[in-house]
Amino acid sequence: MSIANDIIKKIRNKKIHFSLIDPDKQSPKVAGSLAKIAEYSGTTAIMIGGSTITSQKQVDETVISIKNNCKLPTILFPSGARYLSNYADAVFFMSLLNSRNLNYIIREHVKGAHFIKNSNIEPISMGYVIVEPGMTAGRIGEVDLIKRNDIGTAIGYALSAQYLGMDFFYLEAGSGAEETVPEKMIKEVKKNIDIPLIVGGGIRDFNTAKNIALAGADIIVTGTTLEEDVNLKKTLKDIVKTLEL
Ligand code: 1GP
Repeated sequence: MSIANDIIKKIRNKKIHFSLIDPDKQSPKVAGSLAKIAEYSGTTAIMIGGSTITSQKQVDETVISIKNNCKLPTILFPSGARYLSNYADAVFFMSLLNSRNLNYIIREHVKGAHFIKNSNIEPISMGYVIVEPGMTAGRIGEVDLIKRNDIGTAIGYALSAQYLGMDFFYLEAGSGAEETVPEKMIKEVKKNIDIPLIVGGGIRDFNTAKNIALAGADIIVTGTTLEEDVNLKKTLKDIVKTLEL
């Protein structure tokens, strides 16, 4: 079964958690240890990506280390065609729909498509939008951030992603955001679409994860927690457990 189908099957019965590892934030060795902890804690997949990566080697070495340390599917979360890795299982073939820069909407995809065609990486189509505050991803992605109270625009993007045939829709507040995507926005977006909803940015504890899931997110992504939480094992276990209830 494909990784995308497996994810879709899983979220029929429960909410799930993805762990995001940014190759630019730690050595490949540490990334491998974090993936091991994430697997032990019950996360479903490891996403690999970030806005400040500088080489494909960095991504390759991180993916290899993660694969050596855990059996979970590895899904690239790339900021550009140069940061794809043959060692990963899948890639979010994602369009940053509210960017002003065509590179992030389609041009990087044109460059990366050949690489994917000639690899065994499974492309998973995803519409990606960034909501205020947006953080580094919002700045580097040259994004017209969705305002926190502009639910209509968020729904418009989500429906557009679905109508364009994308398989997943990701509402992002930005890594390290002080505020997550507003629950009301998540709720209204979820009500209007039939494709799975991924939410990330600023989720650091199980209470927040629970509220985001209750609002309607099918998949919760946490990144900063993996890098900074001194009680990572417990925090991730609590998040995963709260999503299963
Ligand atoms: C970034 O949404 C993810 O794409 C993760 O955000 O680092 O705040 O968990 P955090």
